Amino acid sequence: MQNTAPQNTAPQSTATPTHCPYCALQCGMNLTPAADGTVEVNERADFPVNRGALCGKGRTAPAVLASGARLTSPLVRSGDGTLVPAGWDEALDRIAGNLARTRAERGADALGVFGGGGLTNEKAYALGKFARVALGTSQIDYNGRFCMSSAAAAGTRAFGLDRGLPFPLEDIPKTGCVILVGSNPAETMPPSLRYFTELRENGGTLIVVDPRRTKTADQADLHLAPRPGTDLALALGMLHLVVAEGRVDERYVEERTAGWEEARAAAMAHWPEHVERITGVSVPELREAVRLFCAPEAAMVLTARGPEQQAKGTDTVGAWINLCLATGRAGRPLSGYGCLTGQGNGQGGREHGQKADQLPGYRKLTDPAARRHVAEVWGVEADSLPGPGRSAYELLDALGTDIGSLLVMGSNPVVSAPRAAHIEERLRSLDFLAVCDVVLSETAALADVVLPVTQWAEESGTTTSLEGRVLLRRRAITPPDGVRSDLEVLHELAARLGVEKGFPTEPEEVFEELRRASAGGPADYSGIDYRRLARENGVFWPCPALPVPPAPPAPPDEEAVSVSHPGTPRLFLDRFATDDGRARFVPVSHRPSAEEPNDAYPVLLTTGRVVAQYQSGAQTRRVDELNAAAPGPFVELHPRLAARLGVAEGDRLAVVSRRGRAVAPARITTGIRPDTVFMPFHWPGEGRANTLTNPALDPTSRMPEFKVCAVRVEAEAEAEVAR
Ligand SMILES: Nc1nc2c(c(=O)[nH]1)N[C@H]1C(S)=C(S)[C@@H](COP(=O)(O)OP(=O)(O)OC[C@H]3O[C@@H](n4cnc5c(=O)[nH]c(N)nc54)[C@H](O)[C@@H]3O)O[C@H]1N2
Ligand SMILES: Nc1nc2c(c(=O)[nH]1)N[C@H]1C(S)=C(S)[C@@H](COP(=O)(O)OP(=O)(O)OC[C@H]3O[C@@H](n4cnc5c(=O)[nH]c(N)nc54)[C@H](O)[C@@H]3O)O[C@H]1N2
Ligand code: SF4
Ligand SMILES: [Mo]
Repeated sequence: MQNTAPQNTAPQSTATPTHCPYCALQCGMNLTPAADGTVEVNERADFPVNRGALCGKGRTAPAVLASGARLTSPLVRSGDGTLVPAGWDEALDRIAGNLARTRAERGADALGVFGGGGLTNEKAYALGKFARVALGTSQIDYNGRFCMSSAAAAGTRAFGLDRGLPFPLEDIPKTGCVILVGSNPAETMPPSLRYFTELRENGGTLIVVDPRRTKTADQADLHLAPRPGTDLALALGMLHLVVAEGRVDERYVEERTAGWEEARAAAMAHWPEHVERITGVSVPELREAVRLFCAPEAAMVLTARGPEQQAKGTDTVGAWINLCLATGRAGRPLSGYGCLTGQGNGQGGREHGQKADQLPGYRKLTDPAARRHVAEVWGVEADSLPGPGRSAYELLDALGTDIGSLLVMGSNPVVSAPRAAHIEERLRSLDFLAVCDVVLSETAALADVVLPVTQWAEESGTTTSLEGRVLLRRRAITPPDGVRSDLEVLHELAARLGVEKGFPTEPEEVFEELRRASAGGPADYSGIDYRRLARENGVFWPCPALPVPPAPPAPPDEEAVSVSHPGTPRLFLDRFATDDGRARFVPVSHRPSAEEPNDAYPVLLTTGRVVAQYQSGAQTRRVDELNAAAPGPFVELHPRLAARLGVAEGDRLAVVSRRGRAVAPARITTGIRPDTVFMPFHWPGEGRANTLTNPALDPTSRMPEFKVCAVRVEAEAEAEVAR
């Protein structure tokens, strides 16, 4: 495996074992700097999760390190409105000065901070602390709110704890049946597909629930293709059949759960025939799904963004969890509900305090004991910590009104936020915008000051993978001149705001503090340290520090002290993380999407990903090989819809929602429902899918409805005339 340099040009001894910068699988890879300044990616067979396999994004990731698009100097907005290079002191002074001015004039809550689930644990931790301690604002949230927040909310509600997967991926091939709901790992985590292939080779079955026949659905024993936004009804219909067919695990329900009667009553109101009308999934298909799921001893339900990115995402995931609980398929070996988290540190990024309502260790900002513990670690008064702030979309929506100045670190909302034209306008209306990034993202291009930062291979840090496995992503190369790390940026800004201490720039030092801050919390990292991570292929949290044994005769081996807890690959086997140890059923009922089709907007739009681009594309759109594979946006539609519109493959289509209009070529396929079109969201400009999406929010998780809105689709010439 190689990237830009011929293989084996550099001696093997300089290879650094590390991890991919992109998704939550956090594939292991070896990086070797070559003599010509490029970096070679080689197989890292010792890391068990991907066993050497990488997708095209991981394989080509070094191209972003050396990209001509790489920022290597701070940029500041000049008098004529353009961004011009500036020195670090000038740029940092400008940011600190503007933040201080906004705070003095309008109060600390007029300062906003927007983080990212791609940031390492150390950065996410430092960013949350920076907001609360150096700025004193409650207004911090991050892009993970757009990602797995519904699953996190539902998992916490049912199990008392949210860890994406409560078991390692290696359990998947050994279970009897997996239902993958709105998840397309063939494109979004290709090396993980082999776990599902092995499941089937071992005689297990795979059910895929997706309005599109994806590459993942192609592998399934059963593919259910519901209308977007109806997974809640589908899960309830299955639960109805479970009850009607006498498949409830009564003993398990009695011993390990609470709330069954109410949940049962809600499910019984969802007759299969009724569910068929809502979802478009036939009663025989529903019965077959129930049979496959209930037949084996053990089974799993895994959700991803399909059912989660809905204005009823929390209840939707709750309905799938109810199905697991009623059939005794949670907290037992090889059984359970899991969420496939998305970003490189999507898991850790939601545990250490960049979320509006959180403190490190997955503690609640509203919990007095949590505030006291963290305040003590931070050396501040608990009363000085602000309360919870706004959720991601609400924060972005408040820019230019309640929020005067914003610092963005690790996100590109101009492309990725719902109702993006409005959010872009909000960003432009700010008094002051600062962005830290590795490239001039579409959001950075709007900033008053842009700071160029180091990226993955140039710095060390920990991430927590979708399995809850804490990993050490090691520095492998020297950063280019002119860039500084996010941690250095926070240190410098805090100092300029009068907070001289508490923002170390060494990742390991930050991690040592994070350990203490997380100690005793739900996501306890206190038994993990860098030395241990360097030795082991990751440690699963919770991993509390064990007490040091009483005075041994000789000084103890340094490494044996307080880091001996084995970690927790599998959760809930004895009890759930609720007060009484029981999982909670939550009674949920189907409700329509925030926007249902009507005469003016008769088609459903759903959005998602393609294998060769990552997220807002800020990084992957700089890689030639990936652009060749996925050059631009498109609108996927069924031949019947295409015929009705009179459009052919490649014709330019205008997709119009209540929020705006996007244009992209038609891609005609029988693998999508005729009532639905699909657009990937990786591109800015006229094909930006998020110009169209609906920011209707889930009441609990505050997740926007990325996966369903009503649109009209027109051949572009016709659309031009109509305007
Ligand atoms: N190549 C690539 N890989 C990635 C990423 C990337 O941008 N590119 N991003 C990473 C991140 S952050 C994330 S969150 C993950 C996301 O990983 P996935 O969740 O697998 O990705 P999506 O394509 O957003 O959505 C999955 C599927 O949901 C389906 N879907 C749409 N609407 C509905 C619905 O109403 N119900 C159901 N059941 N399904 C529906 C879509 O057709 C799609 O196939 O991927 C990670 N990996
Ligand atoms: N329509 C639609 N929209 C969606 C989704 C969808 O399915 N449909 N999915 C949503 C989901 S799940 C997600 S996770 C979001 C993601 O959307 P974004 O938050 O926009 O994600 P990225 O494109 O990864 O943005 C990360 C930015 O940070 C920069 N960056 C990378 N590493 C670092 C670092 O270490 N430090 C700093 N300072 N910057 C860094 C990158 O260059 C990039 O500009 O999109 C959401 N938007
Ligand atoms: S699957 Fe994810 S972690 Fe693995 S190489 Fe691809 S982008 Fe990187
Ligand atoms: Mo995500």
